[in-house]
Amino acid sequence: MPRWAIYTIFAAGVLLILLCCLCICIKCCCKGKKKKRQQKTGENINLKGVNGKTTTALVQPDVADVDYGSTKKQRGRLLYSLEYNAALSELIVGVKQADSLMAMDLGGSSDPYVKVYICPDKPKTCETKVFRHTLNPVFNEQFNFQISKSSLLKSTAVMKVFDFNRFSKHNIIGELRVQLCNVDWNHVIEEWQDLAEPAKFEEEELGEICFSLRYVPTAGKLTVVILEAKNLKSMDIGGSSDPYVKVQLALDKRKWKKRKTSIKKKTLNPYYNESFTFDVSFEQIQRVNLVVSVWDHDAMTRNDAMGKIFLGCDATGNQLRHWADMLSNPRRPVAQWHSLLSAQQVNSTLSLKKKIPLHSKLPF
Ligand SMILES: [Ca+2]
Ligand SMILES: [Ca+2]
Repeated sequence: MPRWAIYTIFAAGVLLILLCCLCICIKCCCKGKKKKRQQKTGENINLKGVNGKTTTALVQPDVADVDYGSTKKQRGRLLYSLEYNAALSELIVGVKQADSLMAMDLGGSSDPYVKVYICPDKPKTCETKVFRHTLNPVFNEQFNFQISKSSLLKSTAVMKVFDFNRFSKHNIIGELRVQLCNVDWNHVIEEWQDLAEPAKFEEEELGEICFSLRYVPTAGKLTVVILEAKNLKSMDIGGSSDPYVKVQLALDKRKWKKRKTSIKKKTLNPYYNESFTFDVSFEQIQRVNLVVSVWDHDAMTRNDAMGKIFLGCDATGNQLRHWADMLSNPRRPVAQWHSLLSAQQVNSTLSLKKKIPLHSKLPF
């Protein structure tokens, strides 16, 4: 082969490689810009919600425009009721039924339940039962909130419809926000309203925890396996935490027994797989609450609570469901993910009394 031919082939090869590199570079640049632009619009919307006095209702159309263009997602609607008993300072929120909910699961259905709380005080969060495989659940549940007339007029009732999933995060289908100053309290309100896109700024995300429960009635053994947690809050400078999990039992609402996992350093997604077995007789299990809390370990200062959850006879919603699943499947471990709540919120709902004096020889 003549020398010039070899040179030509070599030059053509180099040119081809250069062209490829150029193509890849251009593609990467475009992607980066697109991402940045998307992030920017997201930030704008969030800032508007946090800083300005703009209400959720005003923010929503923007979000819908950005995400879905002209075809706004239909989330379904909810029938609710509101009633205020001034003599008892009691607000009664009724969650009646939902209709044409958005399908969140692969089979074209959802497993809806509703969380109800009052903003901005948020003394407690209530949950309805979960209805499996339906887009038209009939809840017929009502929840009472202690609230004075003056704070009632400054508050908002929030109803959030979620899709339950046993092994993954529960997805929000949509929400309603009713400003209570606009309500005519001379009548019981009962009305249908279309669910809106959830407001992302208000709720503090504390992360989720997965654990399994197993109860053996004949042996009187309750086993809690703390499996893992994810999306925990960062508590330390540097954007991380050193989480460990406390497992506590209460009997008749009194602190009873507790255990701890090991500390996982510098992570917001710790994996534990640590098992704790407690002696709990069949007679006691009906009166027990299990409190699971996540803490950030600090060498120099006090450890901080990062989130909490409780299950048992006084629990509601998803937590009660997990507990009931454990009791109805004796000897079988039942695992489930739970969204963590603030320690303050759980403490006010559960309000445990001081420790039971132990006269047994249990190692706690
Ligand atoms: Ca589901
Ligand atoms: Ca720490």
